Amino acid sequence: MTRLFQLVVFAQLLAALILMAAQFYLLSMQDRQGPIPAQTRRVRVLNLSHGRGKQGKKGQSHNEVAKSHAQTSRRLYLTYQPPDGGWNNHRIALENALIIARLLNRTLIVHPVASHDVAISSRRKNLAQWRSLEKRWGINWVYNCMTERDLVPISQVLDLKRMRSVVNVYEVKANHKQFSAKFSNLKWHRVCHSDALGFWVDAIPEGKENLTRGIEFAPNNSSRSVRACPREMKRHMHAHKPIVRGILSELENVEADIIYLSQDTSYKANIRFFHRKNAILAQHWILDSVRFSPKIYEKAFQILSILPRPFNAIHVRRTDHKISANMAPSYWLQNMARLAFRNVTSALYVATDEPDKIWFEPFQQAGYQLYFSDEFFKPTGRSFDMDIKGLYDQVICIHAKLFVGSKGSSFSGFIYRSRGEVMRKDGLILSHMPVGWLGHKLTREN
Ligand SMILES: Nc1nc2c(ncn2[C@@H]2O[C@H](COP(=O)(O)OP(=O)(O)O)[C@@H](O)[C@H]2O)c(=O)[nH]1
Ligand SMILES: [Mg+2]
Repeated sequence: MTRLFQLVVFAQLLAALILMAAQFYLLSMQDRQGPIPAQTRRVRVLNLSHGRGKQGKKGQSHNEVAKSHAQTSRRLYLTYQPPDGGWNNHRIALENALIIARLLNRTLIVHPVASHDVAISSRRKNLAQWRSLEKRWGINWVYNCMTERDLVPISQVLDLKRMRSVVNVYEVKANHKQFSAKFSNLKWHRVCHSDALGFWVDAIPEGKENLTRGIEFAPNNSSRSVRACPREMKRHMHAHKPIVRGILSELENVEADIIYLSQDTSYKANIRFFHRKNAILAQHWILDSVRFSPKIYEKAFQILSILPRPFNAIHVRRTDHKISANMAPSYWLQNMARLAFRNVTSALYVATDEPDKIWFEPFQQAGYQLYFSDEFFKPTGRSFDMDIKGLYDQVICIHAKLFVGSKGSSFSGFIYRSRGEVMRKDGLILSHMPVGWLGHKLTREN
């Protein structure tokens, strides 16, 4: 018995050591520098003001922050750390990176989407180890340690052809470790900025720096944001907040091959444009280029063709969600009643991550006829079945007559945004949109 106990302890210690070694290996890979492979070298002129393809005309209104880059013989990249979380957290990181890549005229490297179930369960299983890594190195280790088995190429989720009309895109289909190895001989420039300290602006014109004194800023003091970017947090511990970092002033002249937005830098970038018209333009870059792939639409439309018309929909976010997991069915029922769901139809499509369908009995008792994606989806047994089903759920909710989502869920947020049910002011979208206008943050008008 004692021997067995010793063996178990030894096995656990060994597993912990292997995990630590893997993390250090990944870190060293990320920082390694060296010659650029010949096939990635090419001549290109970088000019922000002339946009790409169909976007050229819209791009021209960005002249005030646009500057021509010098001719370079290398392809320049920008990429982001996908956050530990679901696909919509990843999407937000991608959307911010897309804006920054477009501003800097760099090729955006996009990454596979991770299985939410695996990300959550592996974090829960080894919480103590992840926490100790995070204390020293910052956050988002779970994504970086995932294997390809639990990842889906992002081209299966998003229409990269559309995205390429706004920015050059390079798709990574491998896991993070292989990506780091493949690009290890390029020169990396790592950037870390936490929303506990501040946010990003495109550029503040000369002579206007004083305007930023009147910024309304509520630091994100969540444990996640406070754990991010430990070095930056230490450096600015006593500094006046917000720390406003300029995309163009800080990154435009960076010569490294890859700008890497590490940890939650991209996910929580909260980019603000100095000029309102540039903010409008940037919001269009996102709206025009972040769309589901044709394959996702095809399958979702098959489901839509079977559903009764009209139908209403709800998104009930449960499992790991801090806000919505604590809401009772009455929360959704009251919101549905407020919008007079029953006046349209009793057919109700339910998008949810809740595995226990008994939880939805109060909806049936209230007279709703429920439809779930499980009825239309053949499971493949892969870890990301839930995530793929979630994409169909989103398309279906987007096409419902009326919709009620979950508070604080970016999954619901994407549905609201795609339905056009957002708050608007001064020609800009204020909710479910990571990019905005600095003027909306100023106490005095710009
Ligand atoms: N199939 C399905 N999955 C969901 C649903 N809601 C949440 N999920 C899963 O949980 C993840 C939630 O993470 P995310 O998309 O980042 O949204 P958020 O955490 O609610 O902001 C999704 O990516 C899905 O894997 C749903 O309605 N249907
Ligand atoms: Mg999430």
